Amino acid sequence: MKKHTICRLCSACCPVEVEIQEGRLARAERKYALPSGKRVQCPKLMAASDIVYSPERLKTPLIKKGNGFGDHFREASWDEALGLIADQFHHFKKKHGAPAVAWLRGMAADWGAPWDYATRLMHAFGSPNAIGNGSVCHVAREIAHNYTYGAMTLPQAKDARCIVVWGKNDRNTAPGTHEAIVYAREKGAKLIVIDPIRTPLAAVADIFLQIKPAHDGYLAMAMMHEIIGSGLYDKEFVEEFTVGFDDLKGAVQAYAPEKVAEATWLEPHAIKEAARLYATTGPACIIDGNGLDMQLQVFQATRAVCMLRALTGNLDRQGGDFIPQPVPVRNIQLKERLGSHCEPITSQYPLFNEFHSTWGLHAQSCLIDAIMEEKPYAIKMLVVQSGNPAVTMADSNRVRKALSKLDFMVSIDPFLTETGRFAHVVLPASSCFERTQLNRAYIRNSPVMLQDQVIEPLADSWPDWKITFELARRIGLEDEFPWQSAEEAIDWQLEPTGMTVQMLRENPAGLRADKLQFEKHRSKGFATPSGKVEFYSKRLQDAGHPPVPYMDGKMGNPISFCDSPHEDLWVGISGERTTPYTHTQFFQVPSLLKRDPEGFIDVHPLDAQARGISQGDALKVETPRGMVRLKARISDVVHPGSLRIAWGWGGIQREANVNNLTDDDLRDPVTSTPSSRSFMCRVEKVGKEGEASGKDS
Ligand SMILES: Nc1nc2c(c(=O)[nH]1)N[C@H]1C(S)=C(S)[C@@H](COP(=O)(O)OP(=O)(O)OC[C@H]3O[C@@H](n4cnc5c(=O)[nH]c(N)nc54)[C@H](O)[C@@H]3O)O[C@H]1N2
Ligand SMILES: Nc1nc2c(c(=O)[nH]1)N[C@H]1C(S)=C(S)[C@@H](COP(=O)(O)OP(=O)(O)OC[C@H]3O[C@@H](n4cnc5c(=O)[nH]c(N)nc54)[C@H](O)[C@@H]3O)O[C@H]1N2
Ligand code: SF4
Ligand SMILES: [Mo]
Repeated sequence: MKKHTICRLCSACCPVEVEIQEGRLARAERKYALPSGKRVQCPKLMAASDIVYSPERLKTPLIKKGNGFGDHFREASWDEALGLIADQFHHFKKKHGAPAVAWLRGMAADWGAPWDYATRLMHAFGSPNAIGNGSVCHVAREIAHNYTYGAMTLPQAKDARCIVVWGKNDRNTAPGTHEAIVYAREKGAKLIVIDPIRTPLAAVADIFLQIKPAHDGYLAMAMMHEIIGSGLYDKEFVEEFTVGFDDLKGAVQAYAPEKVAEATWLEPHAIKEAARLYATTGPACIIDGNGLDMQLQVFQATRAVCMLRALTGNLDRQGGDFIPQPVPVRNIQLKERLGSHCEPITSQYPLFNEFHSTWGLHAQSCLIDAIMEEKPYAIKMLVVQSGNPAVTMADSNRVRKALSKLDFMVSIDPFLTETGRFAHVVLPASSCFERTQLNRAYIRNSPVMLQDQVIEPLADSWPDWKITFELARRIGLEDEFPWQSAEEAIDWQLEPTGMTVQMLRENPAGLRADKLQFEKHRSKGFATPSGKVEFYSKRLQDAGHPPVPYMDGKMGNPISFCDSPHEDLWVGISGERTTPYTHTQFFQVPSLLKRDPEGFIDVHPLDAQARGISQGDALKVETPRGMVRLKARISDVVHPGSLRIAWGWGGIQREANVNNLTDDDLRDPVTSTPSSRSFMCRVEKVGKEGEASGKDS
């Protein structure tokens, strides 16, 4: 039997068709959206049944025997485990006040309904501290789009004549978008790739700008310098639909390509060519990605990139960057329940806390501050749902200390992870194929598609919605969580749209809330205070941030540890997302491990030769925060002077965790983002081929 759903094994959220045999998931296949072209395979999806039926899946709740980090758990019933957790909620509320309890969400359960439920539970309980990890993911970019033109755009690569891929590697992270790029290329679209790594797409681009990590904002300013200086901007659009053009024009004066080139590792003529190609080949879209995130200037740099779209009149054009048409679902987060005096632990980042009605709080690093330094107050109890922060948050050594310091911790996860080992109770979550939910990717823009349950929950695992609802009721929130099924809750949330779960099931290709429409600004303006694209933002000015990006005319080095007294520093880059894995996930699946058995440190051949480093040598990389040991891979995809360090392996091998190296002290002033992507580091050869450390736990 075939069934339709959304895959949520990673955040690409691909629509898939699943083959069910005797109640079991046999195989799954991505639906292909284009008229023709080459399809990209996803190894994770191909291994979906190995993931879902992995013998390492948790089958029952676990309660720790004694205290401390480790694997010493006993099996427990849901009744006992939820009873214990609910008692702890009440205990900490009584002793320290409800805000002393926090809920931390990683990305895996999705940012649609599961995030709404967790946030609703916390708000109804009286704590503002439901915290997501968006400060290191795309939410940090989303606020920059939002402050520029009111929403995060969706690039229309399929119909573009010029595509700029800016810090994105869709081939590995979002196959549908990669297919659209390849399709447009076959129809003659030009391609510009901006990346410190020569990715396979960069290798075939018309222009490849191998930028110095974290320096994207200066490049965007230099491109605008060229576009404005040469009169290549869309004068009608700028005149009618933007504010602050003269301020922007003034700000870009300090960033002539000749001035910016050296600091960004680029050639002035290449910057100019890229700017001219983009500005003169419309419609053009910019696919911005996680290469801009996890950087100290994520907000201003992304805002500068966003301005390129407006300057060239590519906003909300077919083949340009589409302003989404969100689906008007009910906001169920109950934020109104919190008194105005109820300050969240992220209160240092008010713009990021408030910019969106349902994103909620994402200044993730503040959680560690609150546990370690009790600032602005102490967090004593933490629920971690669908995340592995012990590995994925910046400065892992500090995070591990913080998790050990908690009085009580819960992990909700299909597997026992590094983070789970810090927990007192571990609740077995069902996989994405075992539950029905409203997926955020499909409510932020029409059409809506349902992530539908296609198999029964494995063993005694529960879907996230059920865990949250039952826990809420144990805490005494029966009125707020009256729903007995996912369908009931979703129908309630969908009510303002006139859609129901049943209707979505009958229309697996999706239902539109309204008619597809481009150039909506002509009738409605943009969702900013001025109704226009804000090159100059008064809101930012009032909040004490630069109203125009980089208007101070300065050029710094926004990479952590750049002021280290050591000589011989290298630029470290947190590495590639390889296709078999999602962050720290799926390393327990033999078929995927076989495909990609090891993580490496990529060293440029010139650097390798100069240092006597050979393929397979054991390298030790160090920063003031810690060290990583992995084998060398000699590769000219990296720029000389930089190292790319494999991402994700820290979940099974502590010495392989890039976040041992990253810093959480310096942060973007608007989004709190640390530079988890780039850092200055030292490298040392510590052994010949084959001597790097093996797996530990
Ligand atoms: N240095 C560095 N740091 C990074 C990154 C980087 O590239 N470099 N990437 C950053 C980014 S973009 C992100 S999004 C974060 C990711 O950070 P995390 O969200 O912490 O990453 P994962 O390792 O994917 O952890 C997800 C966990 O959820 C579990 N899980 C899977 N499905 C479900 C489910 O349906 N329900 C529940 N309850 N649990 C589930 C998985 O088993 C896994 O343990 O890491 C960030 N940190
Ligand atoms: N297979 C797989 N797919 C995934 C995930 C996964 O872990 N594995 N994670 C999911 C998640 S949560 C996310 S957020 C997305 C992210 O997906 P993407 O946005 O594609 O992010 P990355 O692949 O981490 O990085 C994109 C590119 O940015 C480049 N880059 C690094 N530093 C810089 C820089 O300073 N400037 C510029 N311009 N580029 C830079 C990298 O070399 C890389 O080629 O992927 C999702 N999909
Ligand atoms: S890229 Fe693969 S794992 Fe990610 S959602 Fe799509 S099919 Fe699933
Ligand atoms: Mo992410």
